[in-house]
Amino acid sequence: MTGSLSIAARAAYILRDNSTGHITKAAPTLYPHQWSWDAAFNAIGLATTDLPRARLELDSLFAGQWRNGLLPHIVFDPTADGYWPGPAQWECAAHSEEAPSLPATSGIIDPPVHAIAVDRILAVAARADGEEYSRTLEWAAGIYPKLLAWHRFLARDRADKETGLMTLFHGWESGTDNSPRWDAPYAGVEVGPGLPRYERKDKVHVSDAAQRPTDREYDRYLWLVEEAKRASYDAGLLRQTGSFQVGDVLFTAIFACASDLLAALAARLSKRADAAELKDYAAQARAAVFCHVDEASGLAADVDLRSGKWLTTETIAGFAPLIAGGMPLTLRRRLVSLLLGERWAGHPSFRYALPPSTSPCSAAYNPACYWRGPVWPVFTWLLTWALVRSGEYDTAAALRSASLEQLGDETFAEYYHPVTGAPLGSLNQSWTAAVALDWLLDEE
Ligand code: 2M8
Repeated sequence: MTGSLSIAARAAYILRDNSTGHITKAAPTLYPHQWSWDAAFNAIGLATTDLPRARLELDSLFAGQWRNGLLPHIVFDPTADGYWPGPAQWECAAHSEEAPSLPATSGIIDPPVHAIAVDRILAVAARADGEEYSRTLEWAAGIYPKLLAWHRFLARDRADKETGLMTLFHGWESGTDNSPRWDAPYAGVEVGPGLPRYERKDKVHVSDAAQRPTDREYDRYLWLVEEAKRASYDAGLLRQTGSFQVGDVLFTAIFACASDLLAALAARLSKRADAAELKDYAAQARAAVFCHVDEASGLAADVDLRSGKWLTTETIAGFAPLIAGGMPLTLRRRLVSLLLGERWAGHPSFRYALPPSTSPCSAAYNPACYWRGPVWPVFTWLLTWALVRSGEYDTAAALRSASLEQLGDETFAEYYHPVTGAPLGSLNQSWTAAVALDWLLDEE
């Protein structure tokens, strides 16, 4: 088999192997449940080989949606074991009337990439036969109210009144868990006496525990779960009591472009008032992202909402304006050249010209540890998707081809060492396989 064919075949096999039939485990052993933003990326990959299975992935995820529209970051598979914290720690239905009793879920959220997935699935379906396309259109109309409820939840409960940025009460909500972007806010989290004793299960699933967050970080992660429980998973209460409160530029940028896409779907379904409301969400979120661009670095900065301080560590989240889209040409050109330059993808020590999760020029850069330095193919995909959308085709093509070259090792790792190119974290990670399939679709 030639390179691309072999990558595609292996990626499709991984997605099938990680499937329980109705959900795709984020990874075979490290993450044996359905994660919210993973599910969206996985559905994008599944669409390239099996449209009904792609639709089912999102339907299964939305089965865990709360009454108030919150889409939880994990929907637990009752048959799976080996991940901690599980349903017995989250106890969502016991603490909030908004949570369903089944399926069991977590009580925090993930970045809202789901409307991007629906849009992408529709685009792939448009290439399929007429009947499959009609079924996908019908499905999109069916899932639309759930997406709308999710976006309304975010606009209502999570948009920060001062900054306009989306508020997160846990670093896990950003999806970039231990990124140094959160070091300062985490330094202010005091672990209280009520933290139950626990045993981590994640470290045994990686070749070196140093690739995962530290125990000290985990104490804080678990303490924030306790805080959320004590606040009945209610954003209003968490704004008063939460010891971690940040305005996330990347989450906000994703909300902006996803709201645009959902507005387009609303218009297609002749829901004019919804479309106007969603366009308004998009405009406000995009403005909030652009207002937080740090002139000195050119990158967008998160905000520690408890201190009001901008968080200017050079992480990949700083490219949020590229993802939000619709930015002035001068800012776009500046960000694209930064992305390809020596502080990022073009660093001379790098094996492949791909952007790492933290700049190698930052003091916080750690090339082998999780979100503190490695290259994440799923993030590169998000960038290529956004670059194509804003007409930066050459940059998107360059990143796509470097990433496919890396994925030629067929380990489909969760993340990679930028210098050695070694696979790190979980192998056979679903979303890595999924984005490879989507990239390869364009080769047809
Ligand atoms: C990682 O996060 C989970 C907690 O949600 C973990 O480390 O246990 C992150 O990379 C997150 O972005 C991702 O969704 C999840 C599953 O792939 O793993």
